[in-house]
Amino acid sequence: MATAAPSSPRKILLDADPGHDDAVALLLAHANPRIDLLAVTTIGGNQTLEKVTRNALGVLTLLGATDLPVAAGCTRPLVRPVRVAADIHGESGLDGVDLPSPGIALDPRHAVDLIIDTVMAHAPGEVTLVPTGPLTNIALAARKEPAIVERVREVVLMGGGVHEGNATPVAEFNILCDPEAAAIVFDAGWDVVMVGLDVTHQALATPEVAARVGELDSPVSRFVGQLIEAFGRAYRDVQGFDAPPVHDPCAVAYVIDPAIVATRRAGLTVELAGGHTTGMTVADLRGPEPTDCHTRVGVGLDVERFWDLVVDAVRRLS
Ligand code: PIR
Ligand code: CA
Repeated sequence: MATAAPSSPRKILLDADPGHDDAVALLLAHANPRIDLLAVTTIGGNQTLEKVTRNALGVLTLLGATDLPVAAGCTRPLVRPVRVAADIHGESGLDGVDLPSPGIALDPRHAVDLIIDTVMAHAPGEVTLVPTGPLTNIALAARKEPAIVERVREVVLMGGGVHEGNATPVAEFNILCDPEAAAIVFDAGWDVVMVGLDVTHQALATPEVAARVGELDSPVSRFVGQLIEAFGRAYRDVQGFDAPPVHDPCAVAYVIDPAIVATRRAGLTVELAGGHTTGMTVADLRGPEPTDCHTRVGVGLDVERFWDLVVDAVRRLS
């Protein structure tokens, strides 16, 4: 029986604000053989740009991902003032975990230029952008070099939600930080998959998950154990969760295997003028699923397969 040749790994650029769950996204992207992590860019979000950039370099050093360009991006949103999530991620942006001092140097380019250079250096349809923080860098890249909009394969972002908010009753943090940037990204015309809170609030790092990671007993598994512990404590104290939702690797998991995240085509807009609803993502789920729509929303997660991927990634680095 003929078997189809395995397709080559998906080339991605990860734009992140590490952040406990961003660190797990970096881990999954670096370790999974179905992903070719081309570059990492940072964006102020969970903490200031300076702090999240230091965290990104430290995490990549710990993971042994030392041969890819890392560039720092925007210090603030397009229009609105800086907002950080110190209540959840702490003063450092990665409180409660031990990080090595960075063993890699920052690329001299601005993140916006590294995004453009990476997309333009590859064939059309080759590079997928995976933003897991506020969308400022991605929006500016699309404005600075509109040719990337045609050229990227898709944008798979963690942010937003159809039925849930976390930073406000109806708005998710990444979108609320820079709603104007999110509006640019949703409207650009490229394919966008919004992996939002409806999906990521199912990715709970339960004690069973922590035990599976702990069994691997390696520097990387201890690091992930610390992450889950610290993130869990913050989520319990601040948001009343029994276990922390590990948001950002859900977007990477979708790129690895789209069957892990159930999606539906739907028009997507961002509320920019709301009295109480600024930053809300509005998904048009009325009527039959449209066929001509370039945006999709995540509506479900295969929880077991998701954690299998994360645990497998830790095992590969252990
Ligand atoms: C998580 C985040 C911000 C605030 C809270 N309360 C929790 C970060 C995560 O890194 C993720 O990318 C997204 N923003 C979830 O809202
Ligand atoms: Ca994040």
